[in-house]
Amino acid sequence: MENLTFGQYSLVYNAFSFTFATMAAATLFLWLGRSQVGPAYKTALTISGLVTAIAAYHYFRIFQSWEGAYSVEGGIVTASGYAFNDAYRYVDWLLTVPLLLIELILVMRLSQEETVSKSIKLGSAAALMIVLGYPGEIATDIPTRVLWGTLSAIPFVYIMWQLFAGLGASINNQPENVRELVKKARLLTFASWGFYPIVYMIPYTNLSGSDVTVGVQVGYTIADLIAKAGVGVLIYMIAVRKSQAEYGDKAHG
Ligand SMILES: *C/C=C(C)/C=C/C=C(C)/C=C/C1=C(C)CCCC1(C)C
Repeated sequence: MENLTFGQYSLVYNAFSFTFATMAAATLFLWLGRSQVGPAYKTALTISGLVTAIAAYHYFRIFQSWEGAYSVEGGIVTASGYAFNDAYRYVDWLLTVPLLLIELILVMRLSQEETVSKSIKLGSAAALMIVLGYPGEIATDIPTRVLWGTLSAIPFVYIMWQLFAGLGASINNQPENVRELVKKARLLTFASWGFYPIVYMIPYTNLSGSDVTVGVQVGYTIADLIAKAGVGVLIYMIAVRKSQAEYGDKAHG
């Protein structure tokens, strides 16, 4: 690892710390929120909270790994000799990315058959996307990064296309009072997921050294906050509204 300025080190340190707290708080919010929705939507909230719980754990480990990778003395930050471990992030994604797609599918309340088939198709494509991205993320040369990044973009494009084309028809079958919210959840997913490959490409620019490290870490962190906690809150809102429409006052319990 290269040396950082104290400001760069602190920026990433604080971003990880803030994200750990946010993911932990979102988990409590989503799990406690289960009592506000009807039975059909409880699983969607359980899974949304599971996503933020898994992320909270990994941000805690990423935070520790960051602390361990540098030593700070008198405001001078030097690499400690222990590598910062990017694998926590990728293991987190491997678990949370398929779950995020499943929570979006669940809140739509499609037929059982469609729910299962869409979850399997999109979940496997998501896992493939992450597995293919990892060798590029840890590569030290740009051509290797480009190669794996490009391969990973194939399942990514498939997922994005499915979100728009495949789920488009289902969205039009949603009750009117949630159609806009479901579209927002999909848009937020689309926008935040689109941010990851852009962050991945930071090393392709003429930025170098510590600027790349900081840009990539802060970039992925912002995307994670939106894609997990932000989308989770929208899923909660959709579930509450649909429960009120479908279950009336019996939504509680
Ligand atoms: C909670 C974490 C989420 C939603 C992570 C999403 C990650 C991606 C959409 C990553 C996509 C990538 C590419 C499309 C190409 C380059 C490699 C990746 C893995 C950064």
